[in-house]
Amino acid sequence: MKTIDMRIASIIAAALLIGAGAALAQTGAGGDKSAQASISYSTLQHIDAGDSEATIVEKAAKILPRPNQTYWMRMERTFFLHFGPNTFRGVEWGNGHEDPSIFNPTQFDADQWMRTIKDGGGKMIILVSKHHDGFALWPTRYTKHSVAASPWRDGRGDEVREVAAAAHKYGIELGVYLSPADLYQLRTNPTNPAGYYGDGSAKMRSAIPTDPASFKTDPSKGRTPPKGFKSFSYQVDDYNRYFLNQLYELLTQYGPIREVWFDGANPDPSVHETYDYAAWYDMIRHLQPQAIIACKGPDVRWVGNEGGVGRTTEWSVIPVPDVPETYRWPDQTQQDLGSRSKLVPGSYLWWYPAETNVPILHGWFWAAHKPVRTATELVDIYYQSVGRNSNWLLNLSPDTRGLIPDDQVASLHQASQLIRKTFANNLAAGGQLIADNSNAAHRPMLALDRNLDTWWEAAPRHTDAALTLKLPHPVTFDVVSLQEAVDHRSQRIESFSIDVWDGSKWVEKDKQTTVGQKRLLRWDTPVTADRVRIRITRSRLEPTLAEIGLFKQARLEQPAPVRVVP
Ligand code: FUL
Repeated sequence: MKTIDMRIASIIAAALLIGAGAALAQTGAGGDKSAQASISYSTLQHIDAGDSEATIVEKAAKILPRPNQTYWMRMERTFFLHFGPNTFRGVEWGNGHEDPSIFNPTQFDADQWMRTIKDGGGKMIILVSKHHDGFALWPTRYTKHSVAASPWRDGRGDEVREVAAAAHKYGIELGVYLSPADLYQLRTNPTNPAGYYGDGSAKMRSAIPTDPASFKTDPSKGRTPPKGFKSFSYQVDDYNRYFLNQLYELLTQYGPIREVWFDGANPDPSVHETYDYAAWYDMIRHLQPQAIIACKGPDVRWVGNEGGVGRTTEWSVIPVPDVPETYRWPDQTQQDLGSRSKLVPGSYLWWYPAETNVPILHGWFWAAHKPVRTATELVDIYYQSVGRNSNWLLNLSPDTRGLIPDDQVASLHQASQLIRKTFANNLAAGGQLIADNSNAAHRPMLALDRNLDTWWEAAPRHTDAALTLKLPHPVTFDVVSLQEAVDHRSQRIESFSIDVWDGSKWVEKDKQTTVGQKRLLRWDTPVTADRVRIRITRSRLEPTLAEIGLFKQARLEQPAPVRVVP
């Protein structure tokens, strides 16, 4: 316990140090008065009992993302891929009793998967390497229940390796999903009575990676780590040791890993196992420091539903009840997570952005009867996720051949074409942007330079502003895009309106709350105007805009595929 406390203390110290560095960098680079206020930019803050509302709000408005989060947020569109024994049984959840012989794709082609993702605008694949059934899709040293026991590639296959190679070839980042729930290891599984999950074993000092031969008898005995990686030592029970060893293999054998996704589902709540998150996170931080730890993790939170719907008020600075690296809080599914009323004493403030995960089928694993979402539905999800300050994580489901079926490929292709065409031409480019107040170092035109690292900022101590875009000629648009300079100034805007000039007066067209990394407003009826006004009506500190855009939605050239619901 002591070691864990010390580890947490050092994480906080490191986070505060990063924060202090950021504060110095901001003051030095910008030289503006707003950065010299009493509270420094930081990646972690605590709300103290005596803090005034102004102090709390300033603390929240100076929380910055960590570098791994900045990189992740700018990806916007990422993909999940669920494929395994469930695909061959036509089920969503297995039971851990599956015979490995059922896993036998006949035309497995990781290149086809990556081509599809690339065409879909995806920047990362998060591969399900072990789902709740416990079957490992790479030849792990720590169980026989893996691809090595299947007929696929005569037992010499390694799905993670083939996907990693294809991802590298197509310039796509790699992430891994490793299910904490493991029904094959469940101690009540008749096909594996010696299973580790919930076996009540004592915590033992364990070298990670553990020597597989002495896994149970003397776990302090390690195996030689691969070149460039070190060993770890944790006091853990059998299942956590097993999990850490599988995680170690995934993090050391397949090149850079950008996201590690921990699921919260527990298919058999009657058996109890305590996950040693502190040890898992510690090992990830050391082996792949650039990786995001998502869902049951401190870097990225689950948006709260699997339907592809983000919140219209979505804060990335969220109060959490404990230091982030402990992960001791339930899924955050409430409608309001981060507005002023939620920033209460005793909580920690932390950059904790949302990820919207949704399957392209109505289910995560392929089955012939599951309908595919249409291109129109996928485009709607894009606006409801990326357009609502969240990343979009879209799942694809290869079939029993090991190929993503044509209907999924076609729907995704159409949707990504629509998105690509819509956003190819920013109708605000070429316009003049003026503001009723600005920080001298952050003029309005910096919101039109296609650079997220330069931004317009309101004059010191101003928390509202009106920015007017004057265009050389009228443009017709139905999408407005706004982005705050979150990586430099946190998320601040609390409410804003969009007005258009009708030739004689301003007409309010939309009124919303948060912006964050990206906010897209989409209107049913296009508007034609040569002047557009962004009115920021409330902000936690001086508001910023890193980029703005006006766009006209592209239309489907062919009718969307007909949905066949049996
Ligand atoms: C859920 C799981 O139970 C589903 O099978 C799927 O993996 C999804 C992404 O997360 O919790």
